[in-house]
Amino acid sequence: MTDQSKIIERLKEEKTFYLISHMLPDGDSIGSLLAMGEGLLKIGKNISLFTPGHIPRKYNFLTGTETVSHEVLIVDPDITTIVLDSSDLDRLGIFKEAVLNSKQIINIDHHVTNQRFGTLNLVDSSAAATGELVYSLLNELPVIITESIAESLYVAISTDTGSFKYTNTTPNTHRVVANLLEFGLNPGTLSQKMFDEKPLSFYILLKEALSSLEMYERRRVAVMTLSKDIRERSGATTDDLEGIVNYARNIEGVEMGILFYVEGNREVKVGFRSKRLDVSVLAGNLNGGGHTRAAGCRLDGDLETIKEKVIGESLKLLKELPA
Ligand SMILES: [Mn+2]
Repeated sequence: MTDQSKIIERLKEEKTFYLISHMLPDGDSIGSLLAMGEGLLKIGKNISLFTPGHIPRKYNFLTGTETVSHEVLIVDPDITTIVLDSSDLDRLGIFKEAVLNSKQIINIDHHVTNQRFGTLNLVDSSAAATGELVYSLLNELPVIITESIAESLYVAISTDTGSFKYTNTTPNTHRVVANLLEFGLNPGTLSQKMFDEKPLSFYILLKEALSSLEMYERRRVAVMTLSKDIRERSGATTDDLEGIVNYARNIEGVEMGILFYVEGNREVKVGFRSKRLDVSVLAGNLNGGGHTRAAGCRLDGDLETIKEKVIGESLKLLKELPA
């Protein structure tokens, strides 16, 4: 019996579930959480939804966001916990301990770096988004998919594929999305909300990031740096950071874009985006993780030392490509 069939059995048998997705919620983690939650609710299950940290404003229109709790409540270890879109338990932040105590953990994820921490694991790195895996599970349950479930899954899949542009987009991604569109979704309106509209604070950060641009190794590596000061002055949130590093990667001739972002006292966040290189390995070597073309890490120390080290490692990785 595959883990997928065991998961279906458990979802049918149990009455109550906790569902949780990772910190710094993104479209896939929220969409998968809400779709799975609503699906289980529709077949009479009791569910509680959690995310560590607030849900970015732009996802508030999705059905059920107001029911997601960000606090660790009294947790019953006998209740099966479903973890979505999280490569490891550290990404669950303040919920890590509670999840560790859970006797049954169902791990549903598509990160290559997933640590298979579940009692049951549905980990498939060929899926473009966790939303694709949730869709396949819901289809094996007696769940009737509603427009709001379809909308949450559409948001999950369209955001993790960068609007069906990233290399993780497969024929199956399009098949799943074609089925979701049958529920009357409006892809134009959704993509306006997901991709086009951004708060002014984003543009203030972008302006600063672009003016910090440095090029390395015959303009094949583009580096941007943001200070803590600009974040505070612009009123930007971590949501606004999403996507800024893409501007570095997208420069013609650049193989890798790197964003250094000073988070706190001696804490620096680094985002990597690439066209052909596997940056998940690079981030992994620096105690981070992520996807082949989009990864990141957090490092402690002063900015200049960290930059020197990270850029050095990046240039080593670049040697894998023909010059
Ligand atoms: Mn994902």
